[in-house]
Amino acid sequence: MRFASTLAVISAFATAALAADFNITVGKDSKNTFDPPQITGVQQGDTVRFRFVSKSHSVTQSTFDSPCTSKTGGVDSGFQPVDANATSFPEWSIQINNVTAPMWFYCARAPHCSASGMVFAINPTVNKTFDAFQAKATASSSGSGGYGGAYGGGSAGTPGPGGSSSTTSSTTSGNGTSNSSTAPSAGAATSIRASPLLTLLTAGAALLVGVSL
Ligand SMILES: *[C@@H]1O[C@H](CO)[C@@H](O)[C@H](O)[C@H]1NC(C)=O
Ligand SMILES: *[C@@H]1O[C@H](CO)[C@@H](O)[C@H](O)[C@H]1NC(C)=O
Ligand SMILES: *[C@@H]1O[C@H](CO)[C@@H](O)[C@H](O)[C@H]1NC(C)=O
Ligand SMILES: *[C@@H]1O[C@H](CO)[C@@H](O)[C@H](O)[C@H]1NC(C)=O
Ligand SMILES: [Cu+2]
Repeated sequence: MRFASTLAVISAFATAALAADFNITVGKDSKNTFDPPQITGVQQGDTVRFRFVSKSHSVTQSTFDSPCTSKTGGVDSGFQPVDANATSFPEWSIQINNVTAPMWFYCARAPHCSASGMVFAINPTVNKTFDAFQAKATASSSGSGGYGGAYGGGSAGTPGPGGSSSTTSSTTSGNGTSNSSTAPSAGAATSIRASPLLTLLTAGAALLVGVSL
């Protein structure tokens, strides 16, 4: 009895670690939006998962002052194309290693940032609000996104300060079976404190792959 309940507790912990703490839908209803556009109360080690459900968008880190330009050394999902009648959707997630500063993101598909204000914020502050960030985005003239060129979909994100990232593509077919592949990025800026969770996440992802194959 005691043994069983201990197992249950361990199992609950594992489930909590595997689940994304925050889920963001990118391109919901074929709109150029992040849903929700901002999240607060994100804590050290939390995972933010982005699910791309239409068109071809990206989650690209920027700065508060230049919303539509990629931040040097920032994290980036790359463009994640989705077919018109797709039944499976790419996912990309980051683990938050440093909550001292807010994190700012945009979609690098021009002109989504400048024309649609397609931006996203983690832990915006009283002085740097999401609304102010988005207003800067729509006020920016070019919205070219700061890329030298386009890149292929499905590429793994670039790790950077404040978070580590991984890309997962999952496919669900009509009979309910699924398969997924995970490509954790190398050299992620993972803090010592966050490491056990990342290890657990990676182990969990490997387990999922193993189970579904
Ligand atoms: C995020 O999505 C995953 C998979 O659909 C789910 O297991 C998890 O509970 C969700 N987390 C939240 C906070 O909604
Ligand atoms: C998607 O489905 C609609 C309605 O079934 C169809 O008209 C359209 O051609 C499909 N598009 C693609 C790209 O398969
Ligand atoms: C966390 O972010 C703050 C604010 O940007 C920075 O001063 C600090 O050096 C960062 N800490 C780590 C461990 O990266
Ligand atoms: C916000 O801005 C005000 C006025 O510039 C300043 O006094 C305050 O310290 C700032 N708050 C934070 C949390 O940075
Ligand atoms: Cu977009």
